[in-house]
Amino acid sequence: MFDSLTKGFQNLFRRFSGDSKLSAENIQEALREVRMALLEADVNLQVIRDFLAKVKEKALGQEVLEGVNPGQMLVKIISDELTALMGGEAVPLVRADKPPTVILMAGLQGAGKTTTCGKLAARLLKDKRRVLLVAADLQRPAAVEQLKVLGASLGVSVHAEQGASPPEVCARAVERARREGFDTVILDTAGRLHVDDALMTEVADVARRTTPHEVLLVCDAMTGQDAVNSARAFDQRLPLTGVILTKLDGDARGGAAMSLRAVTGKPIKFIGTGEKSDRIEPFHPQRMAERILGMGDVVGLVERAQEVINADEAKAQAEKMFLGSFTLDDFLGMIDKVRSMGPLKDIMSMLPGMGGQLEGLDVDEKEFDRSRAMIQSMTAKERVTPEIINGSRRERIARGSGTKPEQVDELLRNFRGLKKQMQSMRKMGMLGGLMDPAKGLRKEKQRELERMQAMGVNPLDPQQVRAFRAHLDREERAKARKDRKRKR
Ligand SMILES: Nc1nc2c(ncn2[C@@H]2O[C@H](COP(=O)(O)OP(=O)(O)O)[C@@H](O)[C@H]2O)c(=O)[nH]1
Ligand SMILES: [Mg+2]
Repeated sequence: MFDSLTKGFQNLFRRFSGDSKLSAENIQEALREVRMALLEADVNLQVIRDFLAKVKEKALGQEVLEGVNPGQMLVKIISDELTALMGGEAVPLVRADKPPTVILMAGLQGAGKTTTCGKLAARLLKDKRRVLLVAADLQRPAAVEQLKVLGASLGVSVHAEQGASPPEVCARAVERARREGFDTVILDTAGRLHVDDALMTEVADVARRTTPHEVLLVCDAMTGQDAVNSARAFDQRLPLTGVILTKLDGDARGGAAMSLRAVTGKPIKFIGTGEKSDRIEPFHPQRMAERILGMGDVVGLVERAQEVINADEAKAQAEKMFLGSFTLDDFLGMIDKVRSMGPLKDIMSMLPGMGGQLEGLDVDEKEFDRSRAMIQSMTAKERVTPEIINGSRRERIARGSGTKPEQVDELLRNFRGLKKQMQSMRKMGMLGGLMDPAKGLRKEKQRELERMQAMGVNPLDPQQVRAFRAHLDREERAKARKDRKRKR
């Protein structure tokens, strides 16, 4: 995502880290560079102009701090301004006080409306909400079918009718949702190749008939400034409440992401990052700014990992690792978890400092599949006690998985390395000294772990552990105070 932009910014910051202070000259030079980077990213011209003016004003007004290099100062200013440009705060979906919540999806043909309807439905479903998808694209003969198939694959009801106009279908669907107790209705309307008056009137009619709580414009990020221009046109005809930006996975420039909010004044609520139903994320301006600047999106990464790895499982796995009973079966499970988080390259670009360095780096996803095949060719006993894998066993495993014996060795080395790494993480206290494999779980720690589990605290998350301990401290002090009172 946004590779060139990220690289541009990183060069800029590197160059400036040599200067000792921000000055009128180097600010001017920096702004020239930023302008180039933004132009290259296909950001709207007016947006660039306003953005640069703000950055300049802030940079000039900045007090010169000893010991802070201008590169860092600029990162901070630009990061703040980028965040503001993209809307500042994340804006969640509206939920009606009285169900059903009605969500209307509009946008050009091929922007990703139907796909996004499915993605939203899948998200809402996770929150145990009852969703009704409505096929209101009656332009393309296959459109109704597409939604029906999507709905069936997700287990979501789809409302479709023949021989009625889209506004009628939608109005009846909302009625039905009210009657049958659905709490969210998502209207998948017809797209258009260009902004076209007749179809625009149709969607406006749908909006009038259904008074939606959300009117979301679905925009294809890959179309850059065209997306921004069509958004302006939709905004004039529809009471838009927000934008969903799709295909960010294929958008190397980022111009739409940076311009849309400024041009329409409407918040970007979600981004689509792939074709599958789970490739959708709430849009967080600050995280996106940090991602663009190559600062990584650690929070996003953690959240994504948490979605895939459920907390209980993670806890159980951690306990195993520290008690030395982590096996190749567990390793296999871990490989599958990482794989299900999405393309490796995506995940790695969320790590700080990795953004600009990924180009040309070929992450070998096949490696995972190979490891998987090898573990699956092992016997249950070998998976638990890999030490018994001798020459002939190694031969057999290699044959069974279509690999070479050296590759089996490499896998085993990796596995041992991972185990060792986990052990040293524990030694460094990264896990709050929870467990001590030498003595097994100590009683007191065991009790603490049990309390954490009871309270739903993740023992692998240092922040949660700190909060948990602070809570215990407070409790303890309160109890001590009470005891003292009672004694007196
Ligand atoms: N890579 C990628 N493809 C997407 C995304 N969203 C939608 N698509 C693809 O875009 C194409 C058009 O999507 P569709 O939902 O039918 O668009 P509609 O005409 O607006 O309903 C399909 O091939 C989708 O798989 C996304 O976030 N990333
Ligand atoms: Mg469609």
